[in-house]
Amino acid sequence: MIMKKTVALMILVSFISIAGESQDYWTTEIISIEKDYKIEKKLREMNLDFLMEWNDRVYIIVNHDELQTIEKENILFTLETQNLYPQSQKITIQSGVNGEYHSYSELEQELLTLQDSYPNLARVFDIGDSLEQRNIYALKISDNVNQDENEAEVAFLGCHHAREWISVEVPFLLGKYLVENYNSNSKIKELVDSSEIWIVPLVNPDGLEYSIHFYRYWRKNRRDNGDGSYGVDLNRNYGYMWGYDNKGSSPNPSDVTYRGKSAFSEPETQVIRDLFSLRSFQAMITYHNYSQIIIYPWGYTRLLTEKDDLFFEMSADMSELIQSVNGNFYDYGPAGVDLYLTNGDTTDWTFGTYGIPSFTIELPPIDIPHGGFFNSEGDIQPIFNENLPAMLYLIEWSIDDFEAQSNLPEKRKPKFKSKDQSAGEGRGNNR
Ligand code: 0X9
Ligand code: CA
Ligand code: CA
Ligand code: ZN
Repeated sequence: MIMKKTVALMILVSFISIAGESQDYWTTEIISIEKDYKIEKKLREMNLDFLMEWNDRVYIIVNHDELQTIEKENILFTLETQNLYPQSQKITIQSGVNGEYHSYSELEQELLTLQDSYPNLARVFDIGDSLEQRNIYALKISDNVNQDENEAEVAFLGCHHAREWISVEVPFLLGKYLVENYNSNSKIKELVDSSEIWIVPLVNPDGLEYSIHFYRYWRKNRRDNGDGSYGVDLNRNYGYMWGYDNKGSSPNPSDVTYRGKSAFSEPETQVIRDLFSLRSFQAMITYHNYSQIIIYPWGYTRLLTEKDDLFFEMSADMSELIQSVNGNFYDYGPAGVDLYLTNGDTTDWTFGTYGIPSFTIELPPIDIPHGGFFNSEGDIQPIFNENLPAMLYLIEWSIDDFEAQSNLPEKRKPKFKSKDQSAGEGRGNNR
């Protein structure tokens, strides 16, 4: 794992020198501090870019201004830049720069191949353009896929954050698995026949390309903010409680959690907004990494939603299903309580607007001894395998929910109220 990280860093260095676009690399440093809750909290409030934890130390990427602030605060740190950006420029990994992971065009190719091979089950939609005019693709999986049938709909999203490469693979592999097992597995056939599964594996194609070719740790999209800085954090740009405070997102364009000029200012989040307004989803999961956790709204506050019992139960079920595969435990709970506060994130918006169960799954690893933002190529399949039953669970839940709703007499159909902050103490932190 650590080997893999070194290799990726070497590649990063080699590409930066080839490309000559050194801006991000040369203006940042990596520092480490001893793990200390109070100092960490302070640094988190500065919206710094947390890289990983390793041997009781926390590693952070900082620019030179941030480094000065940290020095002024008398926080003890070690400069790690030299240790983590090695000198050699010669190493490559198997199939190109990004190995078995999918780049934008590799993904495009494979999606189109799936559509060609399974024309009645898989259809690729170009649902809109990124800032740099790449296509954002949705893969729809269903029987009679070319018809819009009256069936449950469910959404799986990946890669809002450029450096989270595994989050492309898991939703993509779901689509591939469903079509490839449709004829041989009656359970899969039943699910696919009764639902319309919409998969958007790559919400942030511009960011992913930048992460592959220039700067491995890139997180945001590639918006030119006009002040010399680049990127909006797409997972702070959604329109529910957008910009609620400056803790859960940043108003400062150079920060990694910059929320953008306004809600849905970015084409990538607009594309997701439009998809949700055209479809009628019963539930959704958006994939990120790392941490091994399943979290659900709210993110902008520590208050619980009125559907907390349901979300808790569903995430407990999914966690158990995941653990049954390889033994890996994914913690679960409300995002604002279990992880940290964010505003303008995807799931607050999908739940706040549509009232549907909305989960963020932070894929492995759990922390740095297991790789931080990196997973080795050999881990792609096991990580998909362990997540598959939870994905199937969500599809099945959506079908059941859809059928339950259709069977209700018209006037008794529940209407979602957006007044949903069931106050009270809640369950508290379950970690
Ligand atoms: O900060 C994020 O956007 C996500 N974590 S990541 O390390 N992948 O960047 C978590 C978002 C979870 N949502 C809330 N906490 N509301
Ligand atoms: Ca169908
Ligand atoms: Ca439909
Ligand atoms: Zn993320």
